[in-house]
Amino acid sequence: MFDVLTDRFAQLRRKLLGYGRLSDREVSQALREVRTVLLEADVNYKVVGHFIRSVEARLREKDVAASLKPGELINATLYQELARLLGGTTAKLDLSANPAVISLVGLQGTGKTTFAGKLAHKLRNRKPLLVACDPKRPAASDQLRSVAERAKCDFYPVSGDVVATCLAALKQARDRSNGIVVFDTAGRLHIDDDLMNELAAIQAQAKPHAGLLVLDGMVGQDAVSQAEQFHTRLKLTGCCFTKLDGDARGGAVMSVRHVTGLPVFFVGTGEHLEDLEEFHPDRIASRILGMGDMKSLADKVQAATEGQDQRAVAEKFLKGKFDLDDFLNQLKGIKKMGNISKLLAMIPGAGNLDVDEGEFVQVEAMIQSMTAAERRNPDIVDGSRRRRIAAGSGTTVTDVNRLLKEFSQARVLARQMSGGRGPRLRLR
Ligand SMILES: Nc1nc2c(ncn2[C@@H]2O[C@H](COP(=O)(O)OP(=O)(O)OP(=O)(O)O)[C@@H](O)[C@H]2O)c(=O)[nH]1
Ligand SMILES: [Mg+2]
Repeated sequence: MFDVLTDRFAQLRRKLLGYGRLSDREVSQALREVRTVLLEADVNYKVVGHFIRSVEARLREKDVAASLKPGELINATLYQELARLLGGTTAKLDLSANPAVISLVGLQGTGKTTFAGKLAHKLRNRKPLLVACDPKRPAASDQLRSVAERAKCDFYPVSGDVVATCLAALKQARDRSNGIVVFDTAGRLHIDDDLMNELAAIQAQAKPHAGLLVLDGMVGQDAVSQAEQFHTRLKLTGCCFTKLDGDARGGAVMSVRHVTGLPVFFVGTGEHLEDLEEFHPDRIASRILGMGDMKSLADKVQAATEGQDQRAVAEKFLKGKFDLDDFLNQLKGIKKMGNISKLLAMIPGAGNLDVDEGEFVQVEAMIQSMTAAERRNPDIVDGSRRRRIAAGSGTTVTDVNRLLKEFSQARVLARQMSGGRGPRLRLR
């Protein structure tokens, strides 16, 4: 997410931190660079102007030229103003009603149906119901049905009139105690009266508590003008961006709040159910400026290791009692957190590391081809067992050898670290 922006800002940040003193001329030069970076990221030019002016005003209050750490001062100001531009505080969707009804609207292909599934997955403990609201395209209803199956939630098909479908779905939701209802409305290539009337009718009669506009993060400034048009015709609660995992430059995400006043609630970063993040302006600002986002990473680790006592695992590891079953559980935990490269991007400075996710799958297959006894005690895995494991997991004996070797080295290292045997490692 925001790769280009993050790279450029990280460079600028480092450069600024290197200065002992900064003259007015150097400050103006830095702000010119910020302006270029933002414009290149496709941020609306009016928004860029506003942003630069507000940063300048802040800096004037703080007297950069007299500061002993001018670089830090500018970076901190950029961070504060960027977070403010993105909305300041985190917008929370009000889901207190029961059922809480959310209507998803947006042009064709922006990712409404996919988003409906992600939302259902996120709110799974409220027994969500996904309602198909596109009567013109039968495939749309089928697509939502399979999304609902994947998200393991309830589904309501469209039949004839959309408003009647929504009302019938709401009745069923009340009868079956669904805590969340999501309307997956029809998309169109362009905004047209027909679509707007249909959406307005749903809004007037089924009275959803929230109207969320789903915007495609890849389309740039067009997304902002879509938001303006949808917002004038329907009273929206906020918006969500999808497809920010691609090479989306992110300018629209940074402009939409300032231009329309609509808060951003979520961003989608992939096609899987887990690829959804809440939009925290401060964390996103930190990420854009190349300062990482350790808070979101901590949230993900917490969510993925729910019910697993990480301290117990660490202790076992340090005692050298860690076996291949523990190893497999940890791998699964990491995989549950989603795409590894995306996780690394949240760690300051680690965004550019390459990770081969295929290797994870291979390692998992090898461990799964082992017997329980072999996992507990890998030392018994001899040549013929290795051949069997390789055949069972679709890998080669060399792959199995490498896994076992690395695992045994890790165990030795763990024992050394805890002082059990061998030279003690000094950890600082
Ligand atoms: N990479 C990526 N792809 C996404 C994301 N969200 C949706 N997609 C893909 O975008 C395409 C369109 O998504 P849909 O959910 O069908 O879009 P829609 O708005 O429901 O489309 P209509 O119902 O035709 O208006 C699909 O191929 C999705 O897999 C995302 O966050 N990242
Ligand atoms: Mg759809």
